[in-house]
Amino acid sequence: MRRYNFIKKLCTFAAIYKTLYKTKMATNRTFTMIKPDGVENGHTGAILDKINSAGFRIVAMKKTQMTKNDAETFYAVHNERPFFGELVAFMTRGPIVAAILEKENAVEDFRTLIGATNPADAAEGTIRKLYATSMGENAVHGSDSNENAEIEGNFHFSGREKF
Ligand code: RTP
Ligand code: MG
Repeated sequence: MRRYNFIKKLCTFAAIYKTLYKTKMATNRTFTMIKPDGVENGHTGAILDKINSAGFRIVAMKKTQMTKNDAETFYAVHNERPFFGELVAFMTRGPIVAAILEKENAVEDFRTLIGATNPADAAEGTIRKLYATSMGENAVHGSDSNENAEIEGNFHFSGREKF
């Protein structure tokens, strides 16, 4: 009986540890894509260098091309917006580089690193200020919440592609 209680306690402890560990990991990750314009214009290396220099660790990364269905699903939150068709056409017109990044306060710090959606409003030195050409063609994507970071990372990567 004592042995059974000990195993039960051990299982409870393991479950709590697993939950805490997962929560910690989720809050430290974000998801990004170097968008088709960034890749086409030859900025992949420079953008990855900015990401590395800012202290992000690459958990997963690949060059791929989104299908129409991928882009419509990924940006579904914008499907009522007037720019949706243009956004889907843009995001599918060429390859992207998708990556999961890890760092303390990853989501917020990455949004700071990329700058405002419209490069005209982006702060000096940000990725969008340096490499975006317009509001629509703005070089990079960055998740806007921990929850979306996890959904978006899982959209592009399986468990065995994350390290
Ligand atoms: P993202 O999701 O790609 O990181 O961009 P974001 O949060 O800064 O901006 P969001 O409002 O989520 O918009 C998603 C993407 O849609 C395109 N867009 N075009 N022409 C326009 O008025 C317009 N507005 C947004 C951009 O590619 C934007 O990044
Ligand atoms: Mg967004």
